[in-house]
Amino acid sequence: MAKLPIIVAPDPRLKLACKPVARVDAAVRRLMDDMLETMYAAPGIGLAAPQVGIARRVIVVDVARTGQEPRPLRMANPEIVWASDQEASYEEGCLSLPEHYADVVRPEEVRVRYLDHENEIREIAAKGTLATCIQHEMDHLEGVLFVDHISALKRGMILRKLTKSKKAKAAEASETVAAGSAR
Ligand code: GNR
Ligand code: NI
Repeated sequence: MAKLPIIVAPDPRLKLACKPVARVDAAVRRLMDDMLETMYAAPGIGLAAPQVGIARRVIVVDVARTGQEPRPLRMANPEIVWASDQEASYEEGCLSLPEHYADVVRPEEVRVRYLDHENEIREIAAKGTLATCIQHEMDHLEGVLFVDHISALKRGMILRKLTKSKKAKAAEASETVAAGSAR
């Protein structure tokens, strides 16, 4: 397995609609396992392939609490086949929007059909954190981030802060390079 770098917004790779996988073969399985390793290391409760620069419809999720047995879910081509009319609001975070959180309203329960790591069609019913997380990951496959569900004012504040910290990091890196070549 390998830990992959996670892309931070704003970045055009987080805005793409991802393509389905033809089938879950060894390469897709490998991607799922690398994504799980990356997610656990972050740490996070979900990860979508576009967050590691792969524009494919693959997500991984594990909402088990720390100390509980891990319960990894590997999903390719996930589809929501039913969503409750009842909605619920959860405070969401995203590894691609580090250190920013906001309340997002979504259907409280969903049924999801997907291909598992053995290319078998499966269906699960999800509610609570699991339902929130799966919907959050599926949004990534359409190039949608949780900030796209909140007010333009809050979204703008978060994205401006991320742009600023990216610029500060880039300046720091170029100063390090300059100091190196002055030596
Ligand atoms: O780790 C994560 N936590 C989280 C919390 C509330 C709602 C959604 C999430 S998913 C997030 C990891 C991530 O960015 N997945 O795309
Ligand atoms: Ni996310």
